Amino acid sequence: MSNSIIRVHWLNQSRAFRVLWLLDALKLDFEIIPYKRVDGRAPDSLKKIHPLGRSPIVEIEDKSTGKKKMLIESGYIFQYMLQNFDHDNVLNNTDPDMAEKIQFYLHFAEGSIQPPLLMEYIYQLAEKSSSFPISYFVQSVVNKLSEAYSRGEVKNQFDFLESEIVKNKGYLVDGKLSAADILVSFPVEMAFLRGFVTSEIYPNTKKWLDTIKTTDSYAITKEKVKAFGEEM
Ligand SMILES: N[C@@H](CCC(=O)N[C@@H](CS)C(=O)NCC(=O)O)C(=O)O
Repeated sequence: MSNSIIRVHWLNQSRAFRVLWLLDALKLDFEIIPYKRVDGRAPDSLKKIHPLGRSPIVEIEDKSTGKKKMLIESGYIFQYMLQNFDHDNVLNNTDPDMAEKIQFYLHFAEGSIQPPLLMEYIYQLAEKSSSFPISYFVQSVVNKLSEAYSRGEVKNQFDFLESEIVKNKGYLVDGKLSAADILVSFPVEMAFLRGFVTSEIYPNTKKWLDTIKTTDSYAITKEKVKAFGEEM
């Protein structure tokens, strides 16, 4: 696959950061094509790359034929990169059971932990965007909705992560950094930042997040996005 050019269509303030981090951790050469949010959303130009207009999008160009492939969905992008570019198992695992566990987390990130966190975020926005006396009603509706599903589900997901991190010696899989940690870091980081979970209740999850962010690859990626004006 060294016959490929890799381009990442990266949107500022987005989960695309973790794809850059994955590629830096694999020490791959790649180009970043930056996009800036407009009123919080992706610009229309991203729709020209893929009709869904979401980031990340990874473009793989075959140097000899010029044929291009567009990869979307973070979990799928990670799976593709592990299969095609991680020949030394830097972020994968040689033990098939451990490799399966990594695959599980590639689905877990967007399929399980992200949905209740997104619901909580929408409720938070609704609360913040209304003023008294409407805010009083909004708060009580939002509280009921959150109580009925997402608040408990966030707790369920984070209780699971906390116990897995303890069981797996400070990481998600096999006591060392893998693609699973990089992918799951995004929803977890957002949850801490937005106050949906705290380090008092999830000390091992917070420690895990802080630890994986001390890697050289994280620092390299952070410098790259800084050059595009990203504040982190
Ligand atoms: N499930 C997709 C979600 C992609 C996604 O929603 N990306 C956000 C950035 S965090 C986006 O492009 N948002 C722009 C918009 O909604 O207009 C993935 O994991 O890649």
